[in-house]
Amino acid sequence: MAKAHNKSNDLVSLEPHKGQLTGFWFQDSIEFVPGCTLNIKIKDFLCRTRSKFQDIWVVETQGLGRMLVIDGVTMLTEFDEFAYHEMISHVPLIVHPKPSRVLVIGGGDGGVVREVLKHPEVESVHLCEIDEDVVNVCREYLPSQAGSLDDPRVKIFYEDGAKFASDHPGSYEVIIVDSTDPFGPGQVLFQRPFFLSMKKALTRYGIAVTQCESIYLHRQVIEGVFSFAKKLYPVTGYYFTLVPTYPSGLIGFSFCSLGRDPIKDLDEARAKRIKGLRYYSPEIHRGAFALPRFASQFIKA
Ligand code: SPD
Repeated sequence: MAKAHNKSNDLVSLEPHKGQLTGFWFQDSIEFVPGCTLNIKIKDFLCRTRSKFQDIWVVETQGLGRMLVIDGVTMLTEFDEFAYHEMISHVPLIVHPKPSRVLVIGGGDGGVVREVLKHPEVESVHLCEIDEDVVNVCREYLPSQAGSLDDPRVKIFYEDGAKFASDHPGSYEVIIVDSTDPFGPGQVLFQRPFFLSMKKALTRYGIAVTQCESIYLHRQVIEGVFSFAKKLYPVTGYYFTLVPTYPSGLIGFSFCSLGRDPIKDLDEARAKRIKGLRYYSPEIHRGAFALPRFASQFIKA
């Protein structure tokens, strides 16, 4: 189990605690400051199952639509998932000149795939999800996300994402890593060997974007990722999006590119043509890379 404590003020432990259900209130198991967490009122349990890898729940909340919870941690709510899925997907896809083959690692709920398919340049999407039960549960209970998985351009692989990337050199224009947090099956996706495999799996102007936690809570995780990412990739950056139902209300991404610059190479005309957006715009894209002073001190991308 990985622990990520902020040395200066001991902000956060990434190990989920147990007992986060109090009556019909769900409490995210990431306690972001001791004694500080987010509670969400639940109307109904739609699904509670234990897969080979993890606990998977889908609940109907009182005010946020349906919510997917894995091992006690909020993965998405229908209320604000668009802010996460649009930003993890459209930023790399709009910077790459021709993203025809896309690999999504994790993301078995289908939210990222739904966004990727909004790009007419995309010819195929490979989704590599380690846990088949996540896909099955989401197909049944979260059609707003998993409906995308029936698109003929999508092929699903139930495999370990790190191994999949190392088995497919030179295969993808864009790789998007929609992982859980760095414990359990998601832990390897925050480590150097995986970032090296991703680099090899990319084609010439390839871009990889990975879920990279919160600037308020996970300084050590972010510093760890950038300590090797910036040595492996010629261009790196960190950007974030606002997701009120994640601990601290935001979450960020690592941007790792073999050459394309996330700001200079933004194709504004193409960005304006994407249909059905609620968060992403060229202005938000640029602004998302502007970091608060405290974060730019430790993120030397
Ligand atoms: N702290 C939770 C981070 C979860 C990121 N992945 C969410 C999956 C949504 N598709």
